[in-house]
Amino acid sequence: MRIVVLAGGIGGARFLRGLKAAAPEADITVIGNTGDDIHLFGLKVCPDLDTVMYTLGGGINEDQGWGRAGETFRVKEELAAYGVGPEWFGLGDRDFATHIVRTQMLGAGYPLSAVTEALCDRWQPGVRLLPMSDDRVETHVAIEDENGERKAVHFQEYWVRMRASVPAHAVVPVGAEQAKPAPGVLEAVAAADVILFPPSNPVVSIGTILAVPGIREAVAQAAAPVVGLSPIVGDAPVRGMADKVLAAVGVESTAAAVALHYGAGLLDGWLVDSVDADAVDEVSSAGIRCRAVPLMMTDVDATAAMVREALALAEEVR
Ligand code: GDP
Ligand code: FO1
Ligand code: CA
Repeated sequence: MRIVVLAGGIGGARFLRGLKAAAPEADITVIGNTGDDIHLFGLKVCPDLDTVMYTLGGGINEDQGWGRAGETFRVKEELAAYGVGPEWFGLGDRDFATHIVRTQMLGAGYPLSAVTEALCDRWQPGVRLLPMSDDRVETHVAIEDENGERKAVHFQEYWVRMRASVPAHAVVPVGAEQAKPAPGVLEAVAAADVILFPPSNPVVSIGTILAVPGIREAVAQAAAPVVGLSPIVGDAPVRGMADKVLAAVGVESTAAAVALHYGAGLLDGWLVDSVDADAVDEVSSAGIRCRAVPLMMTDVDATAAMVREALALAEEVR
């Protein structure tokens, strides 16, 4: 079975671990979000691709959900001693090596998709990990500064430095309009037997991937059923501040509102958590087959059970 997954960072990566357990024989292609990417110290950092690669490759810091296990911060400390920041972004020594290799290869002319493949040669994530695009796309968030003036900040500055503590007025995937899907992306979507939206952030993870011209259309027109899982449980994100960016696009933080935001043009099926069973009727009336099941990725077994529910729903709507 060929399964295509559109993935952000932590939510996507943990879901993929359950998918590999539930469908060990499946041929899995992951289309990863690169809108979170940031250039720091002259290096290109791809948080969501790395989170997927490290999680599936056994190198992730499990407690944090991002970055490397057993990390140290000598380089960051030395940079700080020179007064070179940003101090708010925690790049560790082990992680630095990944960004050095990536930046070196990009500088030599390799596209990000080829660089990602080379990095995955080491990590063997057991999936084909494709960036959504080889072109630069950078998510910016429009906020108001201390003087009430509108300004745009990089997504990482909004998320990590500001912890989404001020309202987001808009979320803009800068460069998306000119970006092309990376090689293999549209082909994988067209050839898929099932397309899954893990419980990733609907705005800054899956929304950004869908903003690359051609990807939304390919998913909507794919022969395969498209099934998503809600990242919102009990009217709040399970983790992180997705509610802030959902508000920016005028979507309530409920499992039903997120399903309707994707819409029946994109989704064939949608899973909500058992605590949101009330949402099933509303989602179903919009033409999206919906079921309430436990959606907490507490461990691989629980996640694999969620995946099996998603695959069963896909069979029903096929
Ligand atoms: P990020 O790029 O690291 O922010 O990760 P993703 O975009 O892939 O996923 C983030 C989303 O995962 C958040 O909005 C969380 O609410 C959601 N999430 C995290 N853990 C769980 C879980 O156990 N169950 C569900 N349903 N959602 C989760
Ligand atoms: N998230 C944080 O909350 N604080 C950090 O210092 C931080 C550093 C970091 C370094 C490398 C990397 O791949 C990811 C990192 N993240 C960090 C997570 C990352 O910024 C995620 O993109 C966002 O948390 C949301 O997607
Ligand atoms: Ca992300």
